[in-house]
Amino acid sequence: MIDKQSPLPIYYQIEEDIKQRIADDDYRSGDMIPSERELSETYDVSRMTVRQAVTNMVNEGVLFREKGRGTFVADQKIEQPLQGMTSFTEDMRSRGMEASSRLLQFERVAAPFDVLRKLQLHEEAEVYKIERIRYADQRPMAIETTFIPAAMFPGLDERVVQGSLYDYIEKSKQKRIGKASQMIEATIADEQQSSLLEVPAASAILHIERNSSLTDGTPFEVVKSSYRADRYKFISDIYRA
Ligand code: 16G
Repeated sequence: MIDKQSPLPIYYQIEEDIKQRIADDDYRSGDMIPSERELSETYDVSRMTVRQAVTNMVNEGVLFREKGRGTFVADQKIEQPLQGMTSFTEDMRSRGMEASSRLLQFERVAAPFDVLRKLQLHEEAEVYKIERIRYADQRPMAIETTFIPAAMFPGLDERVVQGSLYDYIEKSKQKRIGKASQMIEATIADEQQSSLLEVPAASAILHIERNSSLTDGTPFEVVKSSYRADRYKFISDIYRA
């Protein structure tokens, strides 16, 4: 548990131990963790050391304090690998969560200029504009605005996009999704976003744009999405050339 001979600082070892307990589901989100006094007895260290560990974890967003009540385990962020082109539905399913959507807008519109260009469409081309709030276990994760060429998916309707768009493209339309380029940048939630995502005003948001194409190179979607930065972190493995 705690190795006092180790060169690793004790507060750091406590943090690692508590994080491991969260990962093992010994502590679940919303659970109250033991008090500083109890922790200092458990780890046989001073309360100051415990406080430093807990404060670091509060600052990291792993724990949160409630005045007069105690310290609790926060909802852990989803670690989304940047490799692999998956759908929201697949991402949630692979974590044992249920994906759902609330459709805010489904319209056939003239493509905005940047979308027109990215989808390589001719000037009068129309696109479906689909705006959805994406939920994991009924909790809002992201707002997605998707543009797809109307001519490519003539039968698309609102019912389809209540479920998985990628499922529809691959299973019903038998098209092969190939690759995407993706851009991520930090933004701040505007009023509408904070209300739809159920976060405080001006919360941090990860804005992602994905431009995707089929295996034959035909672009099929432009997706602009706003992810809750308190629920998501993106991870990738990198290799030195
Ligand atoms: C992911 C994709 C999105 C895609 C959607 C399809 C990002 C960052 N991610 O959310 O581009 O349209 O999956 O999900 O843009 P679905 O098959 O569940 O509808």
